[in-house]
Amino acid sequence: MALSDAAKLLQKARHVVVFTGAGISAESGVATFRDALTGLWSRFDAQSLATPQAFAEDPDLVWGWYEWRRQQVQQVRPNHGHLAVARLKDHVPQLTVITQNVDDLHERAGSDTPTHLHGSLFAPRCAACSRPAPLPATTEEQPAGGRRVPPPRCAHCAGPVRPGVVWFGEALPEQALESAVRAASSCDVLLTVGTSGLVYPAAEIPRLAARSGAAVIQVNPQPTPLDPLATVNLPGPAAELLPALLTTTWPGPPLSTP
Ligand code: BV8
Ligand code: ZN
Repeated sequence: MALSDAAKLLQKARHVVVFTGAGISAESGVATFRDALTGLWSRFDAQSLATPQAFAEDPDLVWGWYEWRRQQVQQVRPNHGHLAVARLKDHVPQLTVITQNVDDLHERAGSDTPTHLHGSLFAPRCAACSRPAPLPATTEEQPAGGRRVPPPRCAHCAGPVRPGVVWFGEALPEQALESAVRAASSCDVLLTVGTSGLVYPAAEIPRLAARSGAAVIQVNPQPTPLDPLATVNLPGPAAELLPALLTTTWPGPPLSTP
């Protein structure tokens, strides 16, 4: 029932926004923020490590953590959830993909220009002069449990290079946030996938869409604070439900394997 209700909404949509969180990459093998950290970082929680303070106190620990996450993302592949999102562009007049994820799985699945509200693992910059820095060549495999890695030095000012992500307490990239707010307030359907909706201001995006009259479709195996504003709730895994939603809305050949 819910799938066909969601399909009806998508069929008549002019502008669809897809808003994703860590859950859409879970079935590719990328840990979500809810999952406990492992190895060297197991005694920390992600929210305390993903801060400018943690980087100032122990840059090798934090840089090591991001290098470990970058290597993990490079070793996994987009799943059917990412593919279905990319395929949506063939069916709807206007599609905007907005993600909180710092991985590049949307791009690798074929989504041209997803808006990264919280930055990317692939855009390091100098922590002092903010100039972009090259991605370090992955010389040696990180041990499974990870290790401390001293951050590279900036070629211009010799400052420490930091990951190009938004840490807690830091402002979101202005353009990304502005374009996300614009899309959310003008879309007629917003699909929120794999997010707990707890981190702000990103979590405001689905709420803004609902306040602007858009229908909200939620895909998540667990209940979230977004449940009350969901027009249709699809309780289940993204890599299963998104392809099913696509073929229910636009019957056709199944998605090819990622
Ligand atoms: C700021 C990059 C100020 C780094 C990240 C208002 C109220 C309360 C608090 C605040 C507020 N405003 C600001 C705050 C503080 C803070 C905040 O929101 N704290 C929260 C925790 C209470 N916000 C900030 O600090 C922001 N900055 O406010 O700056 C400022 C302003 C101007 C000038 C100067 C300063 C910055 C926040 C961004 C932090 N960076 N990421 C990195 O990745 O290392 S946030 C990071 O965590 C992710 O990007 C994401 O946003 C969040 C994790 O959430 P989700 O993606 O939803 O993932 P989660 O693991 O939580 O849940 C996974 C979900 O998937 C679950 O629901 C699960 O059921 C589901 N799932 C699992 N498997 C599947 C699935 N779904 C589908 N299929 C499956 N198979
Ligand atoms: Zn510099």
